[in-house]
Amino acid sequence: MSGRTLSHRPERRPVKIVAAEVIVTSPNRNFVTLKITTEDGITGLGDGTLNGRELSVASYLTDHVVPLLLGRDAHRIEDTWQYLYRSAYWRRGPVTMAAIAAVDVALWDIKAKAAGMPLYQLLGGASRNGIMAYGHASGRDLPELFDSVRKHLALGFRSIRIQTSVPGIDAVYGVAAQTEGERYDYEPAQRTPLPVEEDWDTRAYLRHLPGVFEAVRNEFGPELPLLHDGHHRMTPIQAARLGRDLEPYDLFWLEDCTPAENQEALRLVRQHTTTPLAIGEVFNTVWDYQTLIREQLIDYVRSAVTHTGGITAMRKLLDFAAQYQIKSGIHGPTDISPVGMAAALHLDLAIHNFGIQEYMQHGPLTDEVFRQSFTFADGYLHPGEQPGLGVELDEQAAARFPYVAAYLPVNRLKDGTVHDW
Ligand code: EZ4
Ligand code: CO
Repeated sequence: MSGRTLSHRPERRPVKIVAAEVIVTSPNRNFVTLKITTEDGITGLGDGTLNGRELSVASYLTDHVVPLLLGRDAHRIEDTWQYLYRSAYWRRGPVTMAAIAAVDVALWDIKAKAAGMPLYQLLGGASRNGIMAYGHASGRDLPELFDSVRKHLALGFRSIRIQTSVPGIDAVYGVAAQTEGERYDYEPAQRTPLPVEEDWDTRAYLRHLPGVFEAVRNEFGPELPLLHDGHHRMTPIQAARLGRDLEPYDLFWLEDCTPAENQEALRLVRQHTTTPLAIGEVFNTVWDYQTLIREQLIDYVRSAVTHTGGITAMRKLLDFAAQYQIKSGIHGPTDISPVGMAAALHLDLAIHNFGIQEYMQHGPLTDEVFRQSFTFADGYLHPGEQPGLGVELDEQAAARFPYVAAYLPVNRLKDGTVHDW
């Protein structure tokens, strides 16, 4: 038998990082991108976009992270992650973890390009043929909502999030048509000098929503997976009631039913309803899920790769969740850049406990700045076969769209009290 004999190989020579640049651009909305270059001339991209707080991440990267990267071995991803996480002493938080994510994803992009493989191959290869995606339908009334669902079905979506206006409330989260200007999709951050103020009434919402889902089920039948986002607005007992009231309409998930800080709140919700629960888009480490996962209080992990320290940290979080039959539902609104979306898609394809991927299509200007190789057909996404993430940044195009300040809205009850948005 011929075959190869093991021979001593000299240790691989380190490949130094020679440049790291932070690029802030605002084609349809603001994005923060980190571009890392190695001495071999390989470049990697990472997303550090934090909606409404973009410049904080840009400053954290430029002032405190880039100087630490120069001269490091680009291939030591785990070591660099631990170095950035632990060396700051001040751990966690959305700004820090978005900055670490940008570095981590850029280094995975470099490693996969150096290997000549799409990133999902380095993560263990494909566990499925395509990535089921859900789109965002919304409307101020039922006819507008039904039109939006039909539009998404025509685009190829096979799973759909339902958000609706509520009688008596002027502006509700997730309803695209109520915002001014071009509707490429729902983008809640507005380019105004102060945050826009929306209004809220939980009792009116709880009365209205089950009827909307009944109407949608009657119109579109029992099979279509339907999702809904409560956007942190309910108390535990209100969320428990909504989950129970929605049971006849067989939701794929009810998302962010209560504010995210209190993990114990989900215990109460869970005792009262079998509606599947998803949470975590505002979380930034595995510690935010410790009770939720160990006690099986949720069904889907909603973290974004971009806000949770990148591929390295998300992989560990999702492996932890897998031990409890909890699946992924990676955050994918338009405030995740095409770079962050590509990172999510490679992970989605590779992990075993994939659930669903949120997918809001970016605007045409964004697609000019970020050249992408993913595909979307028959409801399924695929990251493509380009080495690395499969995304290239056109820096000249990016420079045409400088940063524009934008804020997420603030929410108030009828009496003026600030409420969770
Ligand atoms: O409001 O990412 O499930 N998706 C969401 C998003 C969030 C935005 C905030 O920047 O809740 O639309
Ligand atoms: Co959400």
